[in-house]
Amino acid sequence: MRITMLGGSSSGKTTYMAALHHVMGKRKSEDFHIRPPIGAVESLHKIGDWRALDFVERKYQFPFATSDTTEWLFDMYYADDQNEQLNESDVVTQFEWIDYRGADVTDYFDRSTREQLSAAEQEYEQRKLLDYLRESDGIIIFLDSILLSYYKDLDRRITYTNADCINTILRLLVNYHTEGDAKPVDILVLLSKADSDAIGDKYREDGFSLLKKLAREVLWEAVDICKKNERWTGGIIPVGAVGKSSTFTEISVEDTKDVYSIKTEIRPPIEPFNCECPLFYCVGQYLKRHRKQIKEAQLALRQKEEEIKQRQRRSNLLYWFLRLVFGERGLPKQLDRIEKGILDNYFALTEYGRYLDPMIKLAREAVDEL
Ligand SMILES: Nc1nc2c(ncn2[C@@H]2O[C@H](COP(=O)(O)OP(=O)(O)O)[C@@H](O)[C@H]2O)c(=O)[nH]1
Ligand SMILES: [Mg+2]
Repeated sequence: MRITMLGGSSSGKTTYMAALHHVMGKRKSEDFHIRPPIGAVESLHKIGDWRALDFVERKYQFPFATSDTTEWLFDMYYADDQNEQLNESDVVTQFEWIDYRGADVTDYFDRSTREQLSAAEQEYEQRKLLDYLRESDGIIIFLDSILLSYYKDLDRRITYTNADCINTILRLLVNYHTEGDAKPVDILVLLSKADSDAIGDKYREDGFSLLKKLAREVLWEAVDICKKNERWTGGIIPVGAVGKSSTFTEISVEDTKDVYSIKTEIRPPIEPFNCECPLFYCVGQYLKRHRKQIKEAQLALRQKEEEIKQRQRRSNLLYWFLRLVFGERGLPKQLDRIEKGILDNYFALTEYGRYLDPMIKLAREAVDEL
């Protein structure tokens, strides 16, 4: 399953991976674990090193700044016994979790910097990102909660959270989609750093309702797209990678009131919250989306088999001919249309349905509609 994280530099993408590693790599959540895959992998992108993310090993420093698009590869396991040994047979699904280079998200879609590029250069970079998104099973948009609550006027909130670039990307993606076959798109807005002590309590009240309201305002285009397009679904969730009582933040405003610098220190122990929810939400949406597709295909398949049986009664010769053309089990043509990888993954996931249900439910409760 491919998930792509989108957000400007410093929006909290890599730190989120560190938190995911903390809650599901070192610990487990509802008996689900994540582990880097066994064996070497080849990739066009940098492969993220999980060990370098560990909060404890890093003496509770935030992760290093990443400058490339990074792929975080991991397998999700289910193991309910106390034995920490995980077997390959316990793999529920595999993830390719993309930390898309923040500067690419902002530079190529920002009106002011866009003008410094040639049209061909800009188009090439934009297509690259749009292709990535088109091939993704879920898109997670990172909005910095500190910036969202810090700026008092809408224009600056939009600019500094990079919401304008994200809106542009989504608008282009809608157009890009209609060019080919429209695939459903699931977007999840992740309000990063929601644990920060730099955010006033009023933003947290009533399940972060004020923060969510501000996010919907700046991402108005995303909200609009989800409302108008049946195939687009959007969710929103506040996430903290370290926990409220574990952050100590200093904001210093430089001469022009716009530029500010922010330093956060982590005071262990850490208490990440809602970190596993985006992952489980994506799994839930994947199952929901493909369930419908597969049900339709199965129904068509059954009708086809029935047809063949009827014809068989009429003519054995015709039956053999059909078998030759359609294959042993009577042409899973409709199923063929769904990519094999998707089918395999869907059926593997449904095997764990009973165990996944509580987590998917939890994730859905934590996620509001956009
Ligand atoms: N309080 C708090 N600060 C965070 C959190 N995530 C990121 N930060 C801060 O934001 C900075 C940039 O985060 P990073 O993950 O490197 O952003 P990226 O460029 O999107 O990968 C970090 O160094 C932290 O200071 C979080 O969950 N809580
Ligand atoms: Mg990063």
